[in-house]
Amino acid sequence: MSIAHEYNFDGLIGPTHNYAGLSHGNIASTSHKGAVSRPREAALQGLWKMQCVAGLGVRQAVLPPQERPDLAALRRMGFTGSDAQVIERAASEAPHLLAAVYSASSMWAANAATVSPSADTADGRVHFTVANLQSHLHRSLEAPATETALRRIFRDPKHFMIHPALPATAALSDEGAANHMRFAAKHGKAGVEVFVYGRGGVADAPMPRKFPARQSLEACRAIARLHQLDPARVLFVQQNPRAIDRGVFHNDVVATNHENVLICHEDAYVDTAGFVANLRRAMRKVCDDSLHAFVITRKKLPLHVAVKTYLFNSQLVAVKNRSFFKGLGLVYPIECSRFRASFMGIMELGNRQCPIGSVMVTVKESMDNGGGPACLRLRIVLTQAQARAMHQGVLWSPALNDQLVAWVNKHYREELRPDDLRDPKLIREGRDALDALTGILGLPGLYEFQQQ
Ligand code: SUG
Repeated sequence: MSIAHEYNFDGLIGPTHNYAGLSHGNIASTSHKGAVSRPREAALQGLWKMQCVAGLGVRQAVLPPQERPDLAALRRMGFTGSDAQVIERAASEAPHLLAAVYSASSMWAANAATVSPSADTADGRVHFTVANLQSHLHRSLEAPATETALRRIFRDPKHFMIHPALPATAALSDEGAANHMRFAAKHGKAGVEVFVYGRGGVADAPMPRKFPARQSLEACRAIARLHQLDPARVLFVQQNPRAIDRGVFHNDVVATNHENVLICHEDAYVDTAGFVANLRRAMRKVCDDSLHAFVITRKKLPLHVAVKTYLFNSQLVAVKNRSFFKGLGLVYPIECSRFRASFMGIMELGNRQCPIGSVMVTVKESMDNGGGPACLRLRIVLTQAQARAMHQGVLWSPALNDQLVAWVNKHYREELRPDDLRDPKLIREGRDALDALTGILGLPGLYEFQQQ
């Protein structure tokens, strides 16, 4: 076994963060449609969260935001003329399309890709599959730029294998790591990978009626094959369709995990008790380890409160900063502390063998679009050699944090209203910001506009 560590790659919140109500099935997104957003505040909240997580001793890194508006997408949809004309035409003829190309949704890095560490893959490389996010137009635009960014950061083919997104079709609908959990005795040891799907199992499997099931079983199977996983160490489990209908659009809205620890809601899966038993068995058999499972009942925490407060979208991390706490830390959103049931849920987690402390963070701007602390980060387990081989400019440090805070303060607007999206000045502002960012992160020419 090689020593490996989990890196949390957070999506830097981009300058056009706004509330467009684009995600059917995501209650926070639809209920904040048209609200005034605060991009500067949003990005600073994201940076502050990274600082908190790094302060616990977790390895932290950043993923750059994508260029928005995606003018090329509007041109592909038939809008012509100068950049300003393209924006104006889309604003008058199809404001929903303008909103889609303006979304800063790449901040939710948990949806960027599914990642399998080298301890699980047959060829001993870290495998990534970029998510096609085909269930929503604004999110589907992310895939090509996500692939470009991952290829720039994880360049060395000796260590890393980046698979492009699966064909963007309903049969292969894939939302990345938000529907994937990896369990292992230690990060560097072989583990059990759990793929959570919303549809595509047996023909008579229950289906959600109100909201879409975003992840297909076929996509999960394809990723397990691409990543060369041992079928004996893979589990596929179906999300509870009733939970989807109550706004649980991804698994990470009702479950979180770390190494041999699972925290989930009783209503997370079609058969939660059966899943936990299977996982326990698999852990014992292939990892020679026991699972610590904390299943929170609906009586203690009704599902709608879990969705509203995002307790399960907390980041469960190993705390290395001994002056704080020894054990695991749950980095939870402030919204949990406002509802007694959620707060009690946090307080009652953990036990003597598996102590769990807690740290509160504020990511309200992202939360109001349905993205909690865990949505904002992609976990990537890397050995020391792999960590050395990746691009170093994206690694979090106090100095990088200071630079990014100054960058946000210089380039971001304080507020954005829906009507502001028709302002052509926003195109230039965004490009200036991203141009400066590539200097800070040492990723010159990352964006297409820099190549023109
Ligand atoms: O895909 N919201 C995102 C939130 C993603 C949260 N990610 C995880 N759970 N991992 C989504 O629904 C809203 C954008 C808007 O409405 O403007 C949005 O895309």
